[in-house]
Amino acid sequence: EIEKWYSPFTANTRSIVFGMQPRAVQGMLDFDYICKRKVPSVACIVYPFSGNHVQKFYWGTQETLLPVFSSLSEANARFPEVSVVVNFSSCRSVYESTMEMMAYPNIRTIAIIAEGVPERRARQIIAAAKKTNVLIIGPATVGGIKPGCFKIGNTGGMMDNIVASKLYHPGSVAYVSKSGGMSNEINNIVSRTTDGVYEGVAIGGDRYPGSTFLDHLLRYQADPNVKLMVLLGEVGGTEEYRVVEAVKSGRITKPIVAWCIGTCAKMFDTEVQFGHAGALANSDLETADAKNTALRSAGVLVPGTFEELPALLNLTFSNMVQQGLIVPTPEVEAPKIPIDYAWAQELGLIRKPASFVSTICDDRGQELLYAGMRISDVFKEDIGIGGVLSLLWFKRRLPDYACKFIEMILMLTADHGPAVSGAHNTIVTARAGKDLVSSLCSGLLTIGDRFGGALDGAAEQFSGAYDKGYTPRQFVDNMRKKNKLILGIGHKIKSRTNPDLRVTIITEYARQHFPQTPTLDYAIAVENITTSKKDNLILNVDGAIGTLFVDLLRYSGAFTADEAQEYARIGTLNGLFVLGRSIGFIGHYLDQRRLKQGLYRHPWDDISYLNPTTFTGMNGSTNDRIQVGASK
Ligand code: Q5B
Repeated sequence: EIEKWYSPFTANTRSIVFGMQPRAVQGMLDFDYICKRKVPSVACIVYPFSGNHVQKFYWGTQETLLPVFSSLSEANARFPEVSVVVNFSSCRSVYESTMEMMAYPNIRTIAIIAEGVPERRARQIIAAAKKTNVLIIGPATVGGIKPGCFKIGNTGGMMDNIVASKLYHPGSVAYVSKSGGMSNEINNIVSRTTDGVYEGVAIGGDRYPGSTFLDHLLRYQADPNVKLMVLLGEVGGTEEYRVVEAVKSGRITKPIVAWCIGTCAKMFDTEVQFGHAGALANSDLETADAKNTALRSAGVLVPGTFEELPALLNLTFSNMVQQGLIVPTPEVEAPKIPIDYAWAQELGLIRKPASFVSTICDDRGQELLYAGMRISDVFKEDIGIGGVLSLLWFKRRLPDYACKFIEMILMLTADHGPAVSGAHNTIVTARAGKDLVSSLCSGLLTIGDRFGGALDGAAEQFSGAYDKGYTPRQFVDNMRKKNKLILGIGHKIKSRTNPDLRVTIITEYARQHFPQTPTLDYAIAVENITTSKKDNLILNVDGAIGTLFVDLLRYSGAFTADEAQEYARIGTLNGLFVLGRSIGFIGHYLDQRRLKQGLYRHPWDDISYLNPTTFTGMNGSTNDRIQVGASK
């Protein structure tokens, strides 16, 4: 099937979509698919604001790639078979782009979608199109549709609408209207009263359409597949009179069922501007009533009211079938429409188990929510970092004293000098030229039972012993028997005589603000025993925070007993140290970078080299000597 002057759209017609309009492109491809086209009607997209690339679309249920070019010349060179451009340029740039399109002889039809194109520009485009013999559809239109062949952009609406109007297979009726809304109405009427739409075009609602009612009716007159025509005009303009003349002069002989909408305009005292720019009667001649009368008197089939149009169309069609003028095209089975997953979900047609469940935060709406609290309220209510943490970690607002306590923890765990394991690692990593995240992670990876990660263990050990009713002495003895260290006890440099002020600060605060501190009190009783053995076996910062957090979880009233246990079990408390100390580690990383410190190498004199050649076994036996060169 080849394109002819009267038939610009065939099942082989290919197009360029000018402008990034993925929805419209997908709509065109879906239409192609349900019409069983062999090749997609969209060859490529031209989008001047991005480099050449490809975009993913669906062809039926499969994914496919469409090329995107940044210039029309490249697109045209790559796809010289293209004869249609669907031009989505804005009203400001449509003149330039359309003029450029008309310079390519293979481009025979241009649909201009933009509304608000200056009338002067529209008339210049029309004049140029006449010279180059290019068919312009629009401006201010959705375009048109030819079942089985081609759909311009968004014409016909959603796919279910297209299927409901049976636009997936051609009938014998061709229509011309002004707009997408009017076309949808006609698609529906034609599908219910005849064998269906053969082709339909909306010429657009502007005063100066690129092609007119008559242009399209003359095409339909010449097309042997069109048996019956429908014209849906409207108040304003005189285009319908040109149709009247064509019918009178015999240029159009095929039956036309017509109606001009806007007959209600006479009910108003003044002239009414309807939706379209051209829909205003500037004289009696331009009223819908006058045009309906003129069409009727020329022999066009005009119903008494718009409501009577379907019956008249059905009667005309049936008569033509009876007379053998129309052999109705056979009904085909309605195609299955692939439906977009997101849309199906919105319609409630499908459900799918989610791969992830998240219960703390929601970024999908207009405003970010932390555990249901709007981010604007987070600031309005000035809940601070303690409040944010309580929302994101515990999914609830905690009392002010608890939020302050959390903030104190973060502040006093933020750093403890460059000598501690984590800071040391961070520094060494930074000096090896690694980035911030690597250096930070290297520091964080040292956090564990011995360094900074004893909070959860301390909470568990102290609260467990307390709950079992062990006296502090029994607890210490039990742990010694088991050869286990008490987590939260002991420090490398802090001791009774060199107390850790961080512990003093936090315990004093808790005693003042917490309802109860029995777990802390128990830990201090344990400390009294351990320090009597060795001065540095104090309740350390991990132990103090760990036990106090148990008291917070258990006695603040904000958590159930089960929750309190669960939070200690899943590592929440160590999270506090990790979070706080990240501040310090990042500081150390930045410090090293600022100081431009070079690669670190540990000095030899600080390593005790005990190599096999010089190493003597524990029992001093020569058998334990490893002989250098023994294998020779
Ligand atoms: N002994 C912290 O050890 C340290 C004992 C114990 C019973 C204990 C050690 C320990 C538990 C884990 C813990 C958090 C390794 C510490 C932190 C953050 C930091 C760090 C900073 C910051 C210190 C000597 C004698 C031995 C041991 C006995 C020791 N601990 N007995 N329970 N817990 N604690 N970690 O001084 O008879 O002589 O054989 O593992 O809570 O990480 O600033 O540096 O902010 O960055 O090396 O504050 O206590 O002592 O291991 O040589 O032991 O005491 O059995 O007895 P030391 P060791 P014995 S806070």
